[in-house]
Amino acid sequence: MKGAATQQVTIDVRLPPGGPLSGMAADVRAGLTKPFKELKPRYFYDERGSELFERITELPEYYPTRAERAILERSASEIVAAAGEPATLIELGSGSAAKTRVLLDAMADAGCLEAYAPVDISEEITRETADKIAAEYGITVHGLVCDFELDLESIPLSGPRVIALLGGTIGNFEPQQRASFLRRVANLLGPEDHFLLGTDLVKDRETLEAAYNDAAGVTAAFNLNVLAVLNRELGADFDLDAFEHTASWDDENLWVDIRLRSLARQIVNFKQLDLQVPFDAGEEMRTEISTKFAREGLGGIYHEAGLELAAWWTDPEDLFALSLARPGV
Ligand code: SAH
Ligand code: AVI
Repeated sequence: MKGAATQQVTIDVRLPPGGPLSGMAADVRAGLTKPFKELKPRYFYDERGSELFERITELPEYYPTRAERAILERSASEIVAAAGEPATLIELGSGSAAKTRVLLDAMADAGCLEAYAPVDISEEITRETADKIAAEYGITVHGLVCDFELDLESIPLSGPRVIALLGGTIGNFEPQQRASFLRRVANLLGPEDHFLLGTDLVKDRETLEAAYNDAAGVTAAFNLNVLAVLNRELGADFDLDAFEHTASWDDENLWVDIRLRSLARQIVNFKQLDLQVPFDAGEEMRTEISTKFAREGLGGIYHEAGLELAAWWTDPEDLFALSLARPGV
């Protein structure tokens, strides 16, 4: 244990009645009845999806996790100083918080660490993370199980705070969704608070496509798992062998476009939705985008959201960036 024995764990579950997947029926109906079919990436993260994501982070081709960890290892104490030695770290999409410990260590070393708030839609992983961090650091941990696009405002801890969104998760937002999310973050920040954001950077096609088409097929399994989630939750009858994973770099939109391609002409039935969805042979359905950024573009995105880029750190290979933003003037 690293801190004094003041640990206290509270978990608030703010999911709509029906749980994390309650909006799923409407989302899936809307997404699969459009001419170009799309699913929302949040449905990847059932228990198996969270496990598969953890395995992705260890793949040789998937550099973002290692690069972000390298930045934290090199610069965490500078980050903590630049953020004004915050008392509380609120982490959105915390997952297993594996890299977060580097930041918490730096806050503990600076003598400012009082509380940690993991915020994630996946209840099991949030409870596990909250218990482990409270035991390891002896601090107050206030976990929030919610959709961070809906319930940001209910985070109760006092400042000075740093709100973090690590791992490049912002890249999975569509541009409009990203803009409104960042505006809400800006409204949440008090004058002494900061926002710490992990963003993957634009780079060559080969590196990007390899990261999302690993040789071991873990990313393909992660992608296809969303079909298993739909089968279980909505009584669908997707045959996972009748779809294949694709991921390609879109150099106009600056995102990796992640899709599932139907290998045959087929009809998928959704028992619980009274819905039949036809797929042509070769038809692609988007399941995720993973946007990549450059410093200048991100500065503009912050500015439009009422935030100001205050500091920027990258790893030695310039693969990934952490940036610190504050409320704009
Ligand atoms: N921050 C970790 C995990 C990233 S994976 C890392 O850097 O490795 C993305 C995480 O965001 C998952 O744990 C997933 O459950 C969570 N997540 C995705 N969409 C969410 C939403 N709308 N609200 C809350 N959490 C969400
Ligand atoms: C969680 N997110 C940042 C990952 C990414 O890289 O966009 C999700 C992922 N999808 C496929 N591989 C990893």
